[in-house]
Amino acid sequence: MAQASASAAVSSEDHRFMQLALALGRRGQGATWPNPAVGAVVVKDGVILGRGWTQPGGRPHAEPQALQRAGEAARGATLYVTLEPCSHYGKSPPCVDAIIVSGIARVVSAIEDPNPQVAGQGHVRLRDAGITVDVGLCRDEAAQAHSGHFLRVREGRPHVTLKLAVSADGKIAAAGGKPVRITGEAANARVHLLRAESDAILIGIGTALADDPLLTCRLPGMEHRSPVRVVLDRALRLPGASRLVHSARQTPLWIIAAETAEAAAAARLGVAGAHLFRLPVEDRAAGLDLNAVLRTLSEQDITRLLVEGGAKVASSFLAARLVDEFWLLQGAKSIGDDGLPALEGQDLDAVTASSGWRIDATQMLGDDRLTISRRVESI
Ligand code: AOF
Ligand code: ZN
Repeated sequence: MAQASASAAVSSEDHRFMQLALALGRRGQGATWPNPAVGAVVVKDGVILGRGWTQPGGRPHAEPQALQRAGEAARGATLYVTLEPCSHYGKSPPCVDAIIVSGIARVVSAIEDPNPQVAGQGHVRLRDAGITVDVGLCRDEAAQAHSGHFLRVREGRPHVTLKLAVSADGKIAAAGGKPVRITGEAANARVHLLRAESDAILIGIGTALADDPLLTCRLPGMEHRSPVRVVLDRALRLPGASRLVHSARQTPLWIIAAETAEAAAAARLGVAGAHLFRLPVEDRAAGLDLNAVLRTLSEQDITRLLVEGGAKVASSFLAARLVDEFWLLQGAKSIGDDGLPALEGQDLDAVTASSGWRIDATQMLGDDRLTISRRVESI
């Protein structure tokens, strides 16, 4: 489908280099927000002259990185890029200017940038300068890679990935919510990589109290890639002695509370280094409005959000149809009938088996099975 919408002028070699650009772009995922993680490759006569990807914090952009490495050799070459090159003066000068000056003869671009400051103008300016431009190669993969950016621009919310680790019998904890080790080393490492690929990670106060988690990425050498930690804590119950609050000065901790939450608790958490957001709630007992939560995170430049539980938060996000991607890790051991079900008021199998979802990948990680599903509407 992606190839069909691209110009007839693209070849299998083009496809190979676009796949490389997509792989390079993925390196930046979780580190480039508010910008998308773009990849770029400069190629002449089948030889790679330069590779680039969006740098941490979103600058420099991918294309100038690849062009700089190619240097003078870029003259007459082809540039593969996973997103339309920018045409506006933002925090970086326009990439199209750098491309035109470099002497690139052809640009193969995966997809238009919906940012209203670009929105097709990048491709137009390249064509106006006499450069051949082919748009649409690997469009679906690029749309998925840049989904956080697209949703932020179009809907004012981040891309949401829900991760659940369940026992063979679909439970997430023992009786009374007591934490149990469900997955093994390989699955845990993959989850830490997923954390690194996310801008922010979110849990509910129930999980924060039950597990006292840290929510950082602890893969060796990738500790600096920890996401912003977000806790939904309507009544500000998060204890000052929790590991989350203790580490708030090393790794950002954002707490989203009701505006009615106690001022003294807010002051205490603020002094400890947490950043507070207060949202209106209908009444004191009502939960936080998840649409408002996502809007708040989007306004803070978050493009890729990982939701790590527990049962209440996972169920609420699913019920509100706010999950784009669902990572289900299923362990080999059972917990038993008195264990805590993964979802409240919903059947786990029914969720992903429903027509609204498409299974994208399954993989064994040690003894644990990972199933990645996508919401069809989000694709
Ligand atoms: C590109 N290449 O690698 C990325 C792009 O404020 P600025 O100047 O950094 O521009 C941000 C916008 O640029 C961002 O919203 C998105 O539209 C685009 N990102 N464009 O040509 C890149 N990351
Ligand atoms: Zn740019």
